[in-house]
Amino acid sequence: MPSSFTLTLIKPDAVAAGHTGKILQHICQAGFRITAMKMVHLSEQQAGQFYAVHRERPFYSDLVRFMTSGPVVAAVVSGENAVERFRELIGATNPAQAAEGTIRKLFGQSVERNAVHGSDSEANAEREAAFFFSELERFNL
Ligand code: 3AN
Repeated sequence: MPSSFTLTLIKPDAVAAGHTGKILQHICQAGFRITAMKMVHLSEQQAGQFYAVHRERPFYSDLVRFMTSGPVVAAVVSGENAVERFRELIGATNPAQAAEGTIRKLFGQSVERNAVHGSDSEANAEREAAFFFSELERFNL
């Protein structure tokens, strides 16, 4: 397994808008490698489990509804210092506050419909990658 990776989701808004290819291109052009990938339509139970840390937040039920509104593309993204560098590439949670050229600035519409997810720590990257992928589905590229 590569030493440094993060988990990304291309969210239902960006998949539905046809932005999947452009977002993957941004990720690869920034020097990351895709080391696992699949398209899935999450159930409410699965989305709730993925976002369990946000269960007490006021936006939780809207977030689960949105994340189950259509398919997402899940991917393990590998590279040096992947969690932190990937968070820089995607930009701030609110696309309006995201830096120019970041994925959320380019493709996000709102704090909820913000095009992509990126793990916020190495521990969460481990948990989230294992949530979507078995060992067999991950590659040491
Ligand atoms: P990030 O994805 O940048 O780590 P988190 O972990 O604070 O942000 O929030 C997880 C997800 O919950 C966000 N990607 C966003 O879709 C949603 N979210 C966060 N804050 C809000 C909010 N105030 N209103 C609606 N949705 C939110």
